Amino acid sequence: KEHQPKLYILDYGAGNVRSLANSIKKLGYEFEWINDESDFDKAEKLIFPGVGAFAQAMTSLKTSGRYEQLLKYIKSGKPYFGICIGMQVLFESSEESPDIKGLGVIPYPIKKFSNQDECNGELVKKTVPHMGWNTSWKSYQTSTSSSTDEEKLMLENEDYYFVHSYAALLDPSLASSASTSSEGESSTSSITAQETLAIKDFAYTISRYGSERFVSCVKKDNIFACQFHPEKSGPAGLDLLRRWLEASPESLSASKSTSPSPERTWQIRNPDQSRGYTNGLASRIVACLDVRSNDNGDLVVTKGDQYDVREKSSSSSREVRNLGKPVELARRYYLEGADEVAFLNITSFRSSALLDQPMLDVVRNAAETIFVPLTIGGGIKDTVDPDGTPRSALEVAGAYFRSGADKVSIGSEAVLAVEELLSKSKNGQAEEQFLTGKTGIETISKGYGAQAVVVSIDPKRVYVDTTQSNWKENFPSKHLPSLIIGDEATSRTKDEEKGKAWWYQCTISGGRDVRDIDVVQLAKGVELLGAGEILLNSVDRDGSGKGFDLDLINLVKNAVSIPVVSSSGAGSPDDFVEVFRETGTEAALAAGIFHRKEVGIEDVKKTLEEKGLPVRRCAL
Ligand code: 1PR
Repeated sequence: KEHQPKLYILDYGAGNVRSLANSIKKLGYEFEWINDESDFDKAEKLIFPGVGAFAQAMTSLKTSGRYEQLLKYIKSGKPYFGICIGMQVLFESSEESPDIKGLGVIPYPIKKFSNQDECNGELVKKTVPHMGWNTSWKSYQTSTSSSTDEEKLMLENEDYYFVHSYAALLDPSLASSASTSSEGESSTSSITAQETLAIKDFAYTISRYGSERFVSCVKKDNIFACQFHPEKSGPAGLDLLRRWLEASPESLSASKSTSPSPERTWQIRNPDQSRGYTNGLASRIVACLDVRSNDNGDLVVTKGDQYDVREKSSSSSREVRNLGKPVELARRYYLEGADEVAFLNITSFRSSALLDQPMLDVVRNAAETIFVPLTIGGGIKDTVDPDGTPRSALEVAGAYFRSGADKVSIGSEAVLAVEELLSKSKNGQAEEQFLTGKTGIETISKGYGAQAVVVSIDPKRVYVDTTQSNWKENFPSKHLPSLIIGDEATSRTKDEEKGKAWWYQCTISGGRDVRDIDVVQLAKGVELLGAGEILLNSVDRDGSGKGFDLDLINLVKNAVSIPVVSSSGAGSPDDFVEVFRETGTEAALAAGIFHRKEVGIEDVKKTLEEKGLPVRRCAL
C-alpha cells in the first residue's frame, strides 16, 4: 500500500470513540491515539470525535494542555476532521456552557435548538435532542452551479445520523426570506443577517430541524467538520470517511489560493407543510433482538408472545424459542437498512452484567460491523458481583459504551427510581425537588449525555369493571391520566373494546411483577430524571401481530417531550404507516416479523415512502 499518512485520533475520554475506530479499521486504515504533544507534530491527519458535552470537551482539552496543541495543529494547515462536538469546539462559544470559550477558529456561536415549532400557524412540540436521520439537506451552492463539487452532491443525496441539542443555528430571517413553493423547494436566498455573514466562509451544507436551519458541515482550507456522526451513518457515513481518508494531505490542506471565496448563496428547502408537520427527521425503523441464554447456556435471539419466550408445545419441556445468533442477525438487519439495532438481554443475570461476558462480547462484535446506533438493555442497574464487589449502574453502562454501545436501556431500575420519587411527592406526580442525583438514569445521563439513556417501559392493560354505574368515582385518581375509555379508543381493536375501559399498569422483571405505577407517571418521571428517549413496549401487543397500541403510544407521546420508540405488535408494513401517522412517534421497533422473515425492513421503508413518510435513503 502506498505511504499511508500518519492518522491520529484525539480522544478526550468521553463517549463512544470505539465505533469511529471500528469504522476506520473497516475501511482498511491504521491510526494512533494522540498521547502527547509530539504526536500532534507527527500527525499528518487528525480526527477529533466528540461525544457528550461541549464543556467537558473544552475543559479536558485545557486541563490536558491540548487546547494550544490542537489550535497549533489546525493553524499549521494540516488536515482536521471534526465530528459533532469535534465541530462545535471550533466555534467561539456554546450556549451549553456560556462561560467556557471554544477554540474560536470560527467566529460564531453555538446555540440550543428550540423545543417548539410552528406549523400552519399553530405551535407544535419539537423534541430536543435532534436525534435521528435528517433528510432535509440543503447544499450551499456557490454562485455558479458548475462549481458545486461532487462531494457536495454526495452529501446532499445521503441521510446522516444526528444526535445533538446545540448547533450553529442560522438567522431565522432566512426562513422568511425563502418563499415556499408547492413541492417544498424554495427560491434561493442569500444570507441576510449580519451575524450569519461570519459563517459564510465556513458553511458547507445546511440542514433543517423543524423550521430552524443550522450548519451541518463546515469546510474551509484544511478544516472539514460535520455535526452528524459519519461512523454511525451506515454506508453513506463510511463513504464520507473513506473519501477523507483516501485524499492526500496536500489536497486537504490549507488552500494556497488567497482569492476571496466566490459569492455564495444557498438553496433552502422549507418544510412542505401541506403534508402535515415534517421536522426533517426520517421515520426511524429499529430492529430489536431479545437475547437470552438457552437451556444449555448459549446466547440466542428469542422472541416472546406477551413476553412468554418458550415454545407453545404440549410436552413438558418447552424450549426457549431460538431465532438465531445475535451478531449474525443484527448484521443482516444493518444490511437491510435498519436505522438502529437494539439488543435486550432478557435473562436476569446469574452473575452480574460485567461478569456476564457474553453480552459484552455480543456488543463488541456487533459494533465492529454495524455502523448505525446500537442500544443495549437488560441488567443496567446497581449490582453486586458474586464476590461481593458492588457495581454501579454507571459502571455497568460504561463497560457497554466502551464495547461500542451508543445507548443503554434501563427497564426495571427506572420503575423503582420513579416509585421512589412518587413516594416522596404529595400529588402523585414526580417532582424536581426530590431528585437525588444517585439513580442510574441520572448518573449515566450526566456522565454520557441524555441521548445515551433510553428507558424501556413494559406496560400491561388493566381492564376496569365498568358494569358498576359509579366505577369512575372509585377509579384511583392518580391513574386517571392513563385511563382509556374504549368508545374513544383509536387502535384497530376498538370495536371489541366498546363499553370497556382500561389503564396501563407498569411492570418490572420482564412483565412478571406488576407495580402500582401507570405509564404516564413513569414516562414523566424518567423524563424528569434525565432519560433521553423512551422505548415503549406493550405486553399485550408483544408478538401479537395486531398492530401497535396507538392509544398507549398517544398517551405517552402527549405526556413527554423526549423521543418515543414505539414497540410491540407490528404485523405488516402498514402497521408502521399507521403508527407514524396516528401518533407522531419518532421511531417504530419490531422483532418477530423480522426474525421470522415475514416482512423485510426494505418493504417497510418502501411502503412508508409510498405513503409520503420520510425514510432514510440507504444506498447499499
Ligand atoms: O429490567 O432493565 O433488566 O431490562 C429488561 C429488558 O428486557 C426490558 O427492556 C424489557 O422490556 C425486556 N424484556 C424482559 N423480558 C422480556 C420478555 O420478552 N420476556 N422483552 C423482554 C420485551 C419487548 C421487545 C419486543 C417488542 C417487539 N420485549 O423486546 O421485541 O415487543 O416485539 P414484536 O415486534 O415481535 O411484537 P431490565
